[in-house]
Amino acid sequence: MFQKILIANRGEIALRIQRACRELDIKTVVVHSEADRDAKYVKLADESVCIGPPAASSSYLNVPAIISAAEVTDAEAIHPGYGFLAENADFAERIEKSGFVFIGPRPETIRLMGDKVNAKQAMQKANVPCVPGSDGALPEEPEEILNIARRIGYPVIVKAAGGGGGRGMRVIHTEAALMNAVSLTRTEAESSFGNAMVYIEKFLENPRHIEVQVLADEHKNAVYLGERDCSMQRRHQKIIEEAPAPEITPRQRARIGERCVEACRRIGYRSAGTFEFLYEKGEFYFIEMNTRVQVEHPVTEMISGIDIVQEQIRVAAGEKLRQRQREIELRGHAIECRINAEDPFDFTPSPGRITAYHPPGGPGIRVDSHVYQGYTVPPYYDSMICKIIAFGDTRDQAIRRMRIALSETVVEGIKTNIALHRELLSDTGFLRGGANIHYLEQKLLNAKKQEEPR
Ligand code: MV4
Repeated sequence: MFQKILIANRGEIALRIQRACRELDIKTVVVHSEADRDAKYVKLADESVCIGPPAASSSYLNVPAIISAAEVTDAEAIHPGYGFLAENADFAERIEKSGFVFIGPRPETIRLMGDKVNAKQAMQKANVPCVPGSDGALPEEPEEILNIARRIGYPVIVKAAGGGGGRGMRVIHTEAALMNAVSLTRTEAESSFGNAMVYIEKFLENPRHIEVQVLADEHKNAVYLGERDCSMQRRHQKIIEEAPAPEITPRQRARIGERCVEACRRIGYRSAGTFEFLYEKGEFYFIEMNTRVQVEHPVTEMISGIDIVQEQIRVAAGEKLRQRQREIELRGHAIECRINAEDPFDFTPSPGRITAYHPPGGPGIRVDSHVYQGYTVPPYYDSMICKIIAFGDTRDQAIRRMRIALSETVVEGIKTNIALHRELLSDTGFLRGGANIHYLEQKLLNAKKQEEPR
């Protein structure tokens, strides 16, 4: 096992990774920007290195500075967390070329999944069900493109191979609009991602977003830890996630899980990973694979009892997975609310000093947060300050516990979205379970219409 790990991230996930290291008796180095100098998790780390000014581009994205920090502190491995450089294949490659271990998949795997056309083709070959669409990238010839869209049937969605997470896509309802949309998406894709390749898919109108968590080692072992429902989102920012996904049967879970595990073996996947699916009318359709630990990993940890971050570290050190599939038992239900420093209804960021902070507690409540009373939320990074996770025997119990947790939570000095969460936790559409990806945006739109005088 490693003696010392460098954590190339900030905020709650930097603290989360530190806790995993501590339990494994691994020393920690945290790299941080000038804006995060006084963060509590920086002081809690065994060592810390300031790697640059507040802007992420000069610090958390500064590859040479991070590698130098690993060199001067004698760290053996680097954990990238999520966001920043977590899915940057060049970063992973440079870490390995410098003699350190990247805690994640092989660089080639990250590169494969970063290109959504190649990722989808790899999954199709591995028998993972995909959204019907073009066979790979679109050709140049307009007639061929029109034929592909005719075969798929409208509406279709044009997506950039270099995109993902909602970037670089466009929905098209009629043949008349197709070619213009394709060229626009190509132009944008070239300038945003340096890759003009685009592909098309059947546009699913009202899907849910369900993702499957996997773990794989370098010894051809892979397991699935069930799925999460992440449909409650606004502008591709997830707000509430839960596991298991409402209404998914044990048979469906096993079927899709086994497909993902088989795909991991075929591509030689290593580390934790997530297969993202759209789910509509009882069917799963693969869209993307995330090659990092995700924000919402705690809901899966709560129902599986498996520490996903520790498993990432063990696997990176060359160890075998400790559980076989039949030893993995999913039990109960977990819900996560992402608490952001933002206006609860207009979503504008609200950085600043937290003058009072009382996190919730009690049975089944987990709080993953780096903040404290007196902490100043910097304006430079994303606005998530806290994740509240509620576990229960049933979905109903998890919801009840979450309501209590939200009612106990006090954050003063900045605005937070706790009021929105409290509203959602008694919203009939949420309580029913299985709401689709448009549910929250539609609800917010309806609320806004109610406000306006007729
Ligand atoms: C889609 C889709 C409907 N049909 N693909 C958005 C993020 C990216 N990961 C893929 N996305 C979508 N792809 C087809 N063929 C609808 C979305 C989508 C979405 C997906 C998941 C979560 C939230 C979303 C919000 C809007 C659109």
